[in-house]
Amino acid sequence: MNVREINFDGIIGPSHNYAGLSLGNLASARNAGAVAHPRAAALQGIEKMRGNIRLGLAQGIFLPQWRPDVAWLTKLGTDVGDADPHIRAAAMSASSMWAANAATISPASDTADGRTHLTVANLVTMPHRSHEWPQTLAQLRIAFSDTRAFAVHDPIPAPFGDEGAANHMRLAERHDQPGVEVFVYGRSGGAFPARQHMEASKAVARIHGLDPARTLFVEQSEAAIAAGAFHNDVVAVANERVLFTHEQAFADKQAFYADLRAALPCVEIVEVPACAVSLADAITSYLFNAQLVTLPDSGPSTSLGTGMALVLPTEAQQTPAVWSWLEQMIAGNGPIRRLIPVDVRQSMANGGGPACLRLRVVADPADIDPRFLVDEARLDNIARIVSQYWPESIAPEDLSDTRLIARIEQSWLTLVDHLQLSGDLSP
Ligand code: SUG
Repeated sequence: MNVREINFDGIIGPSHNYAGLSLGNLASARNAGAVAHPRAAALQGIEKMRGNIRLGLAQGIFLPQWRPDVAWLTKLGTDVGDADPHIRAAAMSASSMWAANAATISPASDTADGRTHLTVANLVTMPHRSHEWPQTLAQLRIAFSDTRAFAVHDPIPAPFGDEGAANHMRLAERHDQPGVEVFVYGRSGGAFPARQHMEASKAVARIHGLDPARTLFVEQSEAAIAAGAFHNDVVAVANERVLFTHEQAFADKQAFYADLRAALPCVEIVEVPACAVSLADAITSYLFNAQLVTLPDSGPSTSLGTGMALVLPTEAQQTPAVWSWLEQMIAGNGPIRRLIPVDVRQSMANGGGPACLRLRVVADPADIDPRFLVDEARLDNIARIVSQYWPESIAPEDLSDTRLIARIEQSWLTLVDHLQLSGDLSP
């Protein structure tokens, strides 16, 4: 068995646009109406994956979804030509790129039946994301079809909002060891919706067969949601024994840290104080929406700390309070040793940083359908298709343009055909 962390990135789809669809997501609201660049966006995502492969990490992909989502529009009694503009925009959204919201994963070493469990997220709070799950589920059922290793579950029923791994953290001494799973839910965000409901988190934990002694349910702070942390992964990230978090991420951090230390004595909590980095700076810079990764060639990590890197957005580098805090941190003796800025600005402008773009699965790559795993050569081919087919730019008023729609559809068909998935995934 070669159990390791595999990051599945959502390939940014050809309909990527800025429609201002996500209430409570400040970047989405700020950029509503801007001209988007789908081709550049997808290439940025591919470069991020390439960088992680070069670090020695295992990399997977999820495909963009068929857009416009005709099946959803039909259920609403309309079509892309006649739909109200906000419904049309919802049907055209490329939001499945944020794979951290695709599903919640519990690795085999945490579950009662020794299989890796995956529950597709229902994303019911936001209309444009509520119709993602059927196509996501179809991909999960192909990629993780080996039922000896995986159990793939239907979504939690509405109205219990479930946004997947963006509100779930797993801590363990090492990825392949039994871990503590932390489900973060929101109760109230004031003017903004709490998108992850406690009832949904508890249902996922039950369905995955988690041990209650190693499962924590933690409330997100109202201040964090109100400041724009619509998902917990905007204010905290975990990897192996390390929790990297903003001081104001949780409603009752003392109780959470105590419970976490009791369940996982080796845990290291790296907390960024509000006096050094305000919630507002944390959210504009997305420093916590980083991929906190163990560098494979760094040898075993010790309490003195070697071996972890933060793959974070270039926006973090451009926010002075954030960057100086980070530089100070890596100059010390903590577990996070390297900062790797990546340019994912097209996604960032819709509130999606490096961590949003990936779903982490701890498993043996040999158990996964190889069509969903990539190396640099496969990324080169995908990049070629993106460069040739993806639209260069999309303004919101273009979303009803039949030529643009035909191009988006052709882009999808070409990619899916190239990846030899056209027999399994139909529009
Ligand atoms: O759900 N933005 C996404 C960003 C998701 C980020 N994911 C994580 N934090 N894990 C959202 O709010 C904006 C779409 C638009 O406005 O066009 C959007 O859906």
